[in-house]
Amino acid sequence: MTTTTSKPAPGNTFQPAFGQRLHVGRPNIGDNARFLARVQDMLDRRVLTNDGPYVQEFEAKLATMLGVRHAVLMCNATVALEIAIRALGLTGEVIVPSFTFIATAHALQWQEITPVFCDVRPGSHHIDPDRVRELITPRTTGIIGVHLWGEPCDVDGLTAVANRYGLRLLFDAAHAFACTSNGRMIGSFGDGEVFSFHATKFLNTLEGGAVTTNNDEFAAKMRLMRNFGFAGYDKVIYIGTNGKMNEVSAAMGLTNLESIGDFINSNRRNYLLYREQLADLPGVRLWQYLDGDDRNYQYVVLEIDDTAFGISRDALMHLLWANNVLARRYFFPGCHRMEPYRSFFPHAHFLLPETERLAGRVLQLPTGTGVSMQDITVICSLIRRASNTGIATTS
Ligand code: T4K
Repeated sequence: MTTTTSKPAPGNTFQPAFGQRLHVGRPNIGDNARFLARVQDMLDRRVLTNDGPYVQEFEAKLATMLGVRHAVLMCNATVALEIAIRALGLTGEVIVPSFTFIATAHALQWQEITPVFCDVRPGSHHIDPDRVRELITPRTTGIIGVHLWGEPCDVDGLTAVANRYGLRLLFDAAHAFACTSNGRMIGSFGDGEVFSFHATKFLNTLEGGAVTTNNDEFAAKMRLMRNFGFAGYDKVIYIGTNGKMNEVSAAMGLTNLESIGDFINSNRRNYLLYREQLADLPGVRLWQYLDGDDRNYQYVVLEIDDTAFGISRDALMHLLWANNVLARRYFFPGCHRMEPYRSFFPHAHFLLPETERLAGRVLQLPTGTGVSMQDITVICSLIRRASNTGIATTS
């Protein structure tokens, strides 16, 4: 890392290149040799995609691990969301948090379903079931809860609202692989749950995703839809798309699944070190993972109170960037402030005060198997110095 006393770069034009920098989202990669051996077997077999043996093996392992009847693998979580939404028959309006990755909202709007943005519960980063209730109209057909940072949203609260009003309930579990809610694996709640296996996720398949469910009919429909609606040679019985996972991705998933214990240990070690080294720093609140349930500790999330900290969240982010630490501000500025939603709902921010507050404060720090304890010590000392002086230096 370099030493700098320069002012942060203005604007949002910084284009980080992959390299020696410390990134949020650096992939966790399991046993290389195991992966390459699987790829060699795949080449020998010449079955590259279309429900091949690795996809079937990975689906079976996922279903067993998550304690759910079906795991339907897809090419990514965005397409998985789109297919799940369509297979569930959602129409009209669906209530979602605005404080999430844009894919949660886009998967609805892509099919001309209106995402109705709901605020997060104060003190949490998750959709508030009490606010959901207030947003239900005759056009509402469903709710999508998001288990942000791998911490379950209020599953019981959302289930109660969905049951009371006869709504479908999906969970965007993109961040929540290998996490539990009250001792039960995330994957079997609601009508279905959607995981992301993107390169930046705790468990990656390069690109990939899955929908898990206990509903046989829903699973069967999604299997058709991910393969153009084919129910046999020359026989299409439903509208579909190409949402299939390929065999290289499934081989990566099977390989990485064998290392998730190591991934969790690294992430947890990193998280605890950040927690220790940033403890008692005025204006910095580290998102606390609650004890008792399983977590993958994939995200290290800070909330910066600029008055107490001394400089703004954005100034801190630029100072870290200038020192080759690629911190991110997920999920700034909130979906409601991105297109096309900001044009559709120009006043949405008045109804989303907690989302607005959070979007202005959050900052994610690098973690994962590629981040060492020494890296974290340097990052924390940069943050402490920024707080003391308003300027970050490594000297
Ligand atoms: N729902 C939620 C709640 C989600 O967070 C996401 C995705 C989805 C749904 C949709 O899932 P997918 O359809 O993607 O399966 C990244 C990811 O692309 C995205 O998957 C993820 N959430 C989101 C939170 O983060 P960007 O635009 O920030 O990606 P990018 O290219 O800036 O990469 C992030 C960092 O990771 C970079 O600083 C470098 C590092 N990186 C990235 C890649 C791809 C690497 O070191 N190596 C790599 O190969 O969206």
